[in-house]
Amino acid sequence: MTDHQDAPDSGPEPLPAALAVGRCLLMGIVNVTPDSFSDGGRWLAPEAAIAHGREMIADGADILDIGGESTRPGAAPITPADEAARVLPVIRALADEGAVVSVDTIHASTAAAALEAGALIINDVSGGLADPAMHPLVASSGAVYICQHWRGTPETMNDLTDYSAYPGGVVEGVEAELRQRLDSLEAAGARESQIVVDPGLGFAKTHPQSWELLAATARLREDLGLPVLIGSSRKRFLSLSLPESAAADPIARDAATAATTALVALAGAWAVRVHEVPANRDA
Ligand code: PMM
Repeated sequence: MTDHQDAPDSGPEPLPAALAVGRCLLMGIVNVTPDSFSDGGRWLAPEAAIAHGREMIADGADILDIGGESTRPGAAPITPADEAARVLPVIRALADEGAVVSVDTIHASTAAAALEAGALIINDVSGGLADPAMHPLVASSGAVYICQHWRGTPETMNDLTDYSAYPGGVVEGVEAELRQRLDSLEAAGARESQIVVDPGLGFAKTHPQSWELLAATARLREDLGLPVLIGSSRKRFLSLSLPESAAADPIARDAATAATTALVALAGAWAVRVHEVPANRDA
């Protein structure tokens, strides 16, 4: 992808016109997992996850992001078949009710099944590095693709925070490594208008590096010329600025999350990925 100068700011093309609302979109998180860092196990039963998704839509979520594999540091991987079994009933039910659904997966087979079940967006925290079949699927399906910066699995990512090879540090490193992923997407035949980028806060980033990237939201958008999604919700790096009680409790980071939502919305973020919709809607 060589020339992003003329890319529209409004967002990726193949989404329903109803999402062109002229403000930062809210993506509500539905983790159908037993072990996510902030809400693990709460929505594992499909009925509970579906009810949670409906509540988020009623609260003002524009998109529901449904995931079946935890990306918490140290989390154990699951098979794509188990992952698909967790998320497909939830995706089908919510998409049938008219929700714009995104599937949070690094596996092309799960993504393909999710699109078939009605999802419109693939949210891949690995940016295609985990599965070589992902970028060809993006190209052949025409789906919107959230390409997140990633350097390794939850088991290894906390040891992969050295960006000293880049004179401009973490921001330059993330941009350079995202550009490689964009080149891979272009080589696979994906269209630029399908793609959203995400710096991957907390993924192979120290806490200060996540803050630096958060502050660089506008720059990322301008340099890469693509819509940007930010996922700061309840992440541990927020606790740098919080009292000790909040450092240990993800839910106590909701006010800080809403503050970052206001900041990145002003910086032109296309969407924020959040656990708690009302406070972020108000922000
Ligand atoms: N963070 C998590 C999971 N999926 N997807 C995107 N695009 N960006 C993120 O920052 C992101 C993500 C980890 O948080 P969770 O375990 O609470 O879902």
